Amino acid sequence: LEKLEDIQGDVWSKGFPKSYETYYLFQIKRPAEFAGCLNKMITNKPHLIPNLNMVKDKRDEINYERQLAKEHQDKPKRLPIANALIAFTYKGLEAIQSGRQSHDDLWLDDIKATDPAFCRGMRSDGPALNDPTTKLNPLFSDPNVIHGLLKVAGSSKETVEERLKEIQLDLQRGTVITDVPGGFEGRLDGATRGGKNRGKEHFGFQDGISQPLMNGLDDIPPPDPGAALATSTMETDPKFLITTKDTRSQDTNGVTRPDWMYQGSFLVFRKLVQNVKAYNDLVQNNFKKYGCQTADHMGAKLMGRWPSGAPIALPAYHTSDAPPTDRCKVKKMNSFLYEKVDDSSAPHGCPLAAHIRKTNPRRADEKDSNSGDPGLLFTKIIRGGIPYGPDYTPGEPAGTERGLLFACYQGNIEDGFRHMQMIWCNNDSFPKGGSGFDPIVGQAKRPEDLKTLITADGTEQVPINPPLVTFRGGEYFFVPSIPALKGALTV
Ligand code: N7H
Repeated sequence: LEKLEDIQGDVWSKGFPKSYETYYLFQIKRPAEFAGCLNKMITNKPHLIPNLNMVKDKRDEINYERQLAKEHQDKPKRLPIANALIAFTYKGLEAIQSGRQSHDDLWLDDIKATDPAFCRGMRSDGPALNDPTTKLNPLFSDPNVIHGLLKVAGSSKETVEERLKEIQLDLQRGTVITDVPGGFEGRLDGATRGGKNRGKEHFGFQDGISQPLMNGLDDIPPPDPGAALATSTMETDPKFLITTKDTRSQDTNGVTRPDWMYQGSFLVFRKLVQNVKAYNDLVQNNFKKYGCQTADHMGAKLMGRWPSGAPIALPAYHTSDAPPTDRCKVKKMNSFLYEKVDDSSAPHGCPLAAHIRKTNPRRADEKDSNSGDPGLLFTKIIRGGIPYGPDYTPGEPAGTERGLLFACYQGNIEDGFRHMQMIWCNNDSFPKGGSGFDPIVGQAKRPEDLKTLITADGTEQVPINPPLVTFRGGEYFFVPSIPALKGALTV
């Protein structure tokens, strides 16, 4: 990566602990004035939309506080922190262009050639993704009106509100920008779960364990000595995550984006409802039938990790005898390849269609683009989502809803999210015929086809009916570099 200070910090969202987050969707009403407001804000108040270096410094500060507290056997001081990111839809870029004096400057035609899904928008991309079209969140009912997104995360609801308000004020909410109609102030709010559920998503699994590591930015840990056959596979070339000059594109085999798009990233946002009752019923009523020892064991087969986060692929965690609960130990156990661990002797190993295996097949040959699915080489995303809604309680009022505000960053949507969702999760023949769909996020054209295989003999598939996760609307955004926000887009 060339200059960390050029990249919006939230792209490295894993470096930034958050308890609360809001996604505020807006429309640009007065494009010429918007450019002026945004330019002024980014130039005069760089801390409002921090760059990656600033986020990294903040992370070091937090770690230092934690270390100090540990040495003094104290509770760590909770630093009030907030982080914000601004991103645009293709319609938003068109609106910005309409306010500029020279209409040729942004070269939107170049983007059209290389990033077709971004230009189409997620709603038009729905049929390719098998997205349902009913019960969409009203914010996404008319995709033409969404121009931009402010994603604000922080240590508390208060710090997030404060940061959002300040940015809204600088961008003149109400006149220069307006809320996207259809929901409470144009926004969706999420929060990490409390108490013993902290860090866990609504099905009860530890989340945020596996992320690509970028050289020069992340500490690349040595392979965990506890896992004898482990090999680190998470080290990722930043070009798959950030739009560097050599970010490839599947469609054109070479990207011709305008210069202002470099050092940016594409943000895929999806509101995903989780049906916790359906998940509990599925594992509790069926674990024996599919040869599992406990309901948690069946859950681990569907997910690829135990609720604690321990990967079921590693022989020590194949069965429910010893799933570890020590989170630190689990975190270190992220370096393994499915080929190197002995899971050929399933029924104990990790099913080919388990969620974390579908979405990251961890193959030794992933450096060789000629073998297997080419996506093994380039299909990488940084995940930065957050749960929303209350914890599930049996007998709760009908219509109570919870799920994940899913967000991920990548250098190319076709290569990243789209390849993962369409070619892997929604495909019962990946990695080989009969593997089944991803049981957590797979989407079939016909709901009755959504099935997955968790037993080794390959005979009986598990029907995932009703689906465990349902799409309720989303959008594709582009996250420009800081120089683009101060220059090409606003001057
Ligand atoms: Fe997934 N879950 O909580 O059930 N995911 N995910 N995801 N996901 C992962 O490794 C979950 C979704 C990926 O490198 C874990 O951090 C839920 C979509 C990838 O080994 C858990 C939803 C897509 C990984 C979940 C959801 C992905 C991953 C294990 C929706 C992309 C890393 C914890 C409501 C299309 C895999 C961890 C690796 C891990 C859950 C959505 C992708 C527990 C509930 C839509 C790449």
